[in-house]
Amino acid sequence: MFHTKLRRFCGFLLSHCKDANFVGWLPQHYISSSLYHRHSCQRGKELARSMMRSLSLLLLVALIVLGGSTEGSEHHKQAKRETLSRSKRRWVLSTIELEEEMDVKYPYKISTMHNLKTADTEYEFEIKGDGVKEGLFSINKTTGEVYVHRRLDREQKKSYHITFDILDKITKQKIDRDLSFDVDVRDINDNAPRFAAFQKSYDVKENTKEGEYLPVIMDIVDDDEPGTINSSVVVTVGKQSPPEPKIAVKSINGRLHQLVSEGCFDYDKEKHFSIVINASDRGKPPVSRTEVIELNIIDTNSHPPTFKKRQARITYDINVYLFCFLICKFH
Ligand SMILES: [Ca+2]
Ligand SMILES: [Ca+2]
Ligand SMILES: [Ca+2]
Repeated sequence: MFHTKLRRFCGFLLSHCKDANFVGWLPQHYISSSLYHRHSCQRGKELARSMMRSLSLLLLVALIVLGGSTEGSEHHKQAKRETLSRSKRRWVLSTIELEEEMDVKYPYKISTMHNLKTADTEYEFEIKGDGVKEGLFSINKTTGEVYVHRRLDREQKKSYHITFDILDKITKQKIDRDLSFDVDVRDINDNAPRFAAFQKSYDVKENTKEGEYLPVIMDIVDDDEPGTINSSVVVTVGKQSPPEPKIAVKSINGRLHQLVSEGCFDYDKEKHFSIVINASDRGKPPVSRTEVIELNIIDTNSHPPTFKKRQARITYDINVYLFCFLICKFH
């Protein structure tokens, strides 16, 4: 409305500035040519010129204001839109983040619900959804304060979706549309890596070569949040008995690990090995678990055959005989 009026005003000024008889603008009216003739005197002309200059200046200012006002209007509209969307969002708390296993006094207040539509109305709050029936979450009907009643465990459930309503206290009718919020459970490093499908004892052939994988594959998992330091696992040999040959662990992927020999076994020397495996995550602080694996060395034909002297002699003699026979035959 303001802009329309201002545009009309500027158009009016421009049209009259082109009129040679137009002499100026006064707050309540403009002086037309007839009025000018009625007061035709030199002083009047000077006054008219002065007012014309003022009018030009006024026109310039008006145009600048119009331009600025249009731009400002866009900002205003945008700000208004943002304010509206912000005020809408205010009633929809998208996510409340809670750390798992919080060592606090329960029930613990996690948020407070509000709604503008409760003005001049007797109202009460109500929540429904994950964990509400189980008594994990509750709301103070009057104040809108939301409470959690027990420790949360991310490894059991990592997110809760809860809807809340504002009801007319007397009619129990909803005052506003359904609103909701999520409770996301933030991970802490409260799980040590664990050995899944773990076998305590393995047979290992004596002739396993140096650097060769042993038939010992370990599936090690960490139940904390995947892709974080809390679930990233490092597996090492903590201790072994006897100490030689050295046994190491190689990671096949993030989860499967396999033992590898860094030397050769000798059944005649050691028939049994005890390997302490240490699996630690990279959390701060890290937590770890150890398991002991038993290796039973299986005797194999690991020594090259030895011949008695007599046997060697006989073999040699036969070979010589055959050689001489073939030479004589072909000559
Ligand atoms: Ca947990
Ligand atoms: Ca955890
Ligand atoms: Ca962990």
